[in-house]
Amino acid sequence: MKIERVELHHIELPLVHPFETSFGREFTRSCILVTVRADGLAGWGECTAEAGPWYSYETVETAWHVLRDFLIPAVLGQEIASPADVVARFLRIRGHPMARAGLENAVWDLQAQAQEVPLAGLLGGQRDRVPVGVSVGIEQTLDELLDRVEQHVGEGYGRVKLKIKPGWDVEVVRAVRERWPDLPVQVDANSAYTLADIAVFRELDQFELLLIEQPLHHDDIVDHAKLQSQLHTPLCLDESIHSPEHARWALDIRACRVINIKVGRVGGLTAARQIHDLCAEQGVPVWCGGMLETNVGRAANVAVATLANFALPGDISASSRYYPEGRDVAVPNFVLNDDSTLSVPSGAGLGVQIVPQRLVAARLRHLVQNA
Ligand code: NPQ
Ligand code: MG
Repeated sequence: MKIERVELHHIELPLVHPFETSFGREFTRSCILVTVRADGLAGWGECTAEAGPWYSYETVETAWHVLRDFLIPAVLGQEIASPADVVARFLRIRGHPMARAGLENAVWDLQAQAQEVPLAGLLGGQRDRVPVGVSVGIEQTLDELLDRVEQHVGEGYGRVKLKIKPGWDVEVVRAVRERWPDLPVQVDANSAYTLADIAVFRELDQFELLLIEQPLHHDDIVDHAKLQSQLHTPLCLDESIHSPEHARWALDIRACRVINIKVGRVGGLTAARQIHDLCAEQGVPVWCGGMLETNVGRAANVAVATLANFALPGDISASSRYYPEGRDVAVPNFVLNDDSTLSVPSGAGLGVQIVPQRLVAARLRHLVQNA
């Protein structure tokens, strides 16, 4: 495929409900959609970098710069046989995994369309449904939190993830566990604690949690290994794993027993599958994390979650979890099945279609680069 054109679309969408984590409260979501055109086809990818460097150092601005000045020039006008070609051309670029993933994933969509197969099939996935859960943010009061959990359990979500931070942790989990004694529950701290908070984690150890996600520093594996050795509950790493190398290092020192794979955070679908395979070899389960993606990134997440070792429900919730009806830039929406799964599209490529009017309505900036 000769890459004839690459486009960047900086978009912003309102959230249906503010989403608060230990690193802040968000009312909207910004990201960059990448379009790659070749042989009359258009492949789409989502760069999950946020408006600000709160979750990771990457932002919409750093990604726009790296895509425009380094990644697009590396593929524009070039003959690209497969996504592996793209990965090879990006080897010189250090870091910026979310920017790299946006372009690589668009080429995955392009190739799957060219071969007229669903992306899940091209990745080697078998499932036609993927198990999902929901991530519930921090609320003003415990009652509001319990109402949110009640609502999501009522919608059919079979696994709940609770965001925690110092002062909003043990009592929140105790209240949810008392109300739902058998509900699969996990917590995510987004790096809000240190080893000095060991007492909090010893308390959380009593609540039969599926896992505790990223309790310590966003770049750490060493302290996580120390903490894991003192807890029954599996630790799960998110922010700390930016590449297959990071995953291997973390497993080598037993820093975690589960890994949250976010396609953008690890640099694209190729790296996501490599981490999946590495963990499968070592009997370590993975699950698909979420970055509040639009239906473009959500479709890629659903596709990768069809791989066998995605053994735990993902944060790939229904489209309605995040965006108002009629605002997401691609259709159809992903709707929750009554067994807390999402159906895997059967169409070629991602299996969703961009709605040009909605894209233009959400778009703040548009870049077109022709070969
Ligand atoms: C996590 N995702 O697992 C991240 C946190 C996150 C679903 O919890 C805008 C607003 C973008 C909030 C990206 C979930 C965000 C965001 C990620 C939260 O750590
Ligand atoms: Mg997380």
